[in-house]
Amino acid sequence: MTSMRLVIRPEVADAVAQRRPVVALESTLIAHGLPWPLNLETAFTAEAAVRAEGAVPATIAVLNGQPTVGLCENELQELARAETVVKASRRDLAAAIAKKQTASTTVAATMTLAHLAGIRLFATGGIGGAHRQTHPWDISADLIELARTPVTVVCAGVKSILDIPRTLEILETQGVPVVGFGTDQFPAFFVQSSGEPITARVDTAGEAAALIQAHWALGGGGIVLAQPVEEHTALDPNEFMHALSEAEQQAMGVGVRGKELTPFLLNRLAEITEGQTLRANHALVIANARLAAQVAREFARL
Ligand code: PSU
Ligand code: MN
Repeated sequence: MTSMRLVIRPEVADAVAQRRPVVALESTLIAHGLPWPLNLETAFTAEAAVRAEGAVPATIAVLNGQPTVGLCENELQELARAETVVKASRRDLAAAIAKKQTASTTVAATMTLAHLAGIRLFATGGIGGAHRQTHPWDISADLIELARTPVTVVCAGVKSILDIPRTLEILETQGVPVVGFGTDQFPAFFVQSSGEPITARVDTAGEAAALIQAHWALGGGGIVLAQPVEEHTALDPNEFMHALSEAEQQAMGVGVRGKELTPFLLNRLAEITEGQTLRANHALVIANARLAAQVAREFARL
């Protein structure tokens, strides 16, 4: 029989035990979301941003079948360079463990493992959601995980490649607070605003921590804490929509679907926009890591 052993690296385990701030980081954006070597640079810079705020970073992945919380530099490097890493969402974790695979974890899978490790704050780029009309049945497991797992996901909204109003309806149905940090409008990843309202606004890390604590005191699950990508790297909404239609056409043309769809679209957009989406993606991941650490610090004080 295979028994699961969750490997929590000592620095992370100590911080969790002593209730010091810890921020989980995901590995799918490293293995599938960004190209080499920007992916490794992003992973390192995100960890450094968490440390600069006085929190401990814990990047999560499955390494040879072992769910691991707190990858070391060599492990990050291997993951970033590897060409055949499985992308594991919640449903894929068991198979990756049983088959002793190395797998990157999506937002859903990272939330699952962070929660098991006692980590409450998690930073990523953008969560998954409901895809647009071209792929109407493709709804990310990230939304379902948010419904049930009490971890706060700091992000730049849902990826602008998605159907955002539909995604927000699903989050509402599932009782997930969608909190705007310094904004009244839900951010849209590469684009600063989706034009859709958020459910509550906070303007400081302390206010965010208080809201999070109240949600969990009520027995709530996940929370989305969203801040817009910084203005000077954001994409113009119209230019972005043009690029997206082109990328979608290509996806339809080659028939990509399932878990390959998000990485395919991100990849195509990077080419179509000549790297503009990559610069935005990098900047927003770092900013989110920093904010998650600030909120983790405030949360640890409560
Ligand atoms: N944030 C990024 N880049 C990414 C992702 C997040 O900046 O590639 C990943 C996350 O792991 C998220 C996944 O869970 O994209 C969504 O994939 P899907 O749409 O197949 O659920
Ligand atoms: Mn999907």
